[in-house]
Amino acid sequence: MSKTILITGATSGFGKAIATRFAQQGYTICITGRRADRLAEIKHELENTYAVNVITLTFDVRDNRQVEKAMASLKEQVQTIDILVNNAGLASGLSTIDEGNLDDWEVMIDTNVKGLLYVTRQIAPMMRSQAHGHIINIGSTAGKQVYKNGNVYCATKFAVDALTQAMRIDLLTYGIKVTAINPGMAETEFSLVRFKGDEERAKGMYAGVRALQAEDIADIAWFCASLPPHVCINDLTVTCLTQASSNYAIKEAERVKPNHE
Ligand code: NDP
Ligand code: 8X3
Repeated sequence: MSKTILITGATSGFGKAIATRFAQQGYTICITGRRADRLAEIKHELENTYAVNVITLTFDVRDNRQVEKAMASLKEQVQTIDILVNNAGLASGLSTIDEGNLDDWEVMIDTNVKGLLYVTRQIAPMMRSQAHGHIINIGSTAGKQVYKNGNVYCATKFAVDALTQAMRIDLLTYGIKVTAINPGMAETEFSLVRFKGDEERAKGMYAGVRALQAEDIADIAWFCASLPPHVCINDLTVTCLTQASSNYAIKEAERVKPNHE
């Protein structure tokens, strides 16, 4: 019987790349997001390329009723869930605390913190009864160190860090692994969403930078998931070569190149 992975926010970016990576490994894939058309396209692509079973669930992680309904439907379709990747998330806006937009704050807190909790609340009992499972939370360098104008987004990722540590303690007895992957700047739809569709501004974030790609994070997720049963990566922070922390990065042109490049 193939193993099953549930990935929230798999219509683009990290989530889609993780779905592809695990499909290559023969997993049954459950992908979620709000954009049903994209989920259908990805299902078609993965099933045809890798001959795996892909389940799609369209829901908004901010709405616990939708989460409960979707997870009930999933439990009817699969016997076990081996891996949950809590990935759905976003930044909305970038401004100082005194000028912050309350709607942006609500959407980030509701998605990145409450959404992650709602999904985990449904899946953790299943993993507990299996006495087996792996929860991978996608945090951020923003959850390790705050940066200017990042205030509420950073706070939500600090919350993800705290919840990851807490889950590991609470679920330890049941043999459930809990891992945080904390990426730095990565080229996905993240900035397009943060800047509300402003393509120029979003592109500008990655100008002159060889940023992380979604596939890099997918490889790391696969690495974390493919270690022996007694090994659990607790926390992993990853940046591109030219980023040292939330607050310090250089452009590719500023990097001193080795002689062979
Ligand atoms: P993308 O915007 O490419 O992907 C975000 C995914 O989250 C989409 O599939 C989107 O699906 C889903 N999503 C957002 N809101 C909701 C919602 N309310 N309900 C359900 N699904 C939702 O960005 P990334 O791949 O970069 O982001 C993935 C995660 O990685 C996020 O948690 C982000 O904070 C984190 N991260 C990103 C970094 C980066 O620089 N890119 C760095 C560090 C962490 P849909 O719109 O279809 O609902
Ligand atoms: C996303 C990375 O630095 O844009 O979590 O906040 S950053």
